[in-house]
Amino acid sequence: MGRTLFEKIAARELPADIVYEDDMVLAFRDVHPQAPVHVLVVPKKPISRIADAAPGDREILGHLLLKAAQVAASLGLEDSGYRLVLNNGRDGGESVPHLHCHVLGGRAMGWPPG
Ligand code: DGP
Repeated sequence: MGRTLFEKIAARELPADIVYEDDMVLAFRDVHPQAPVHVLVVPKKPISRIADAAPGDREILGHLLLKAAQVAASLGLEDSGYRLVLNNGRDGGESVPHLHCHVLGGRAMGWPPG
């Protein structure tokens, strides 16, 4: 199978506005922002979606969430708050089959989501 869109971004084969990177995750601004701050935090390992994560991915998943919170704080969202979202499968609204955590902030989020 070919590499995912987000693997190509991590390899700098496609452009993106990268805000954080380490050996396990990459964070970059969403190309279709749904809030004043909208960043995707993705594991470098191409796990398709949270439903396909394995017990061996525990460290990556924990790191992903910790880094999502760190990225949110680094972008000034710590006091105002923010939302983290994982879309899984058709009804979840998943469109890119490479796990990613949306970090959304800079405005008040509605509930329930549409
Ligand atoms: P989801 O629907 O949860 O699978 O979210 C996928 C997100 O990925 C969506 O908000 C738009 C974003 N996206 C899609 N293609 C690109 C791209 O090429 N670059 C960037 N930065 N974001 C992308």
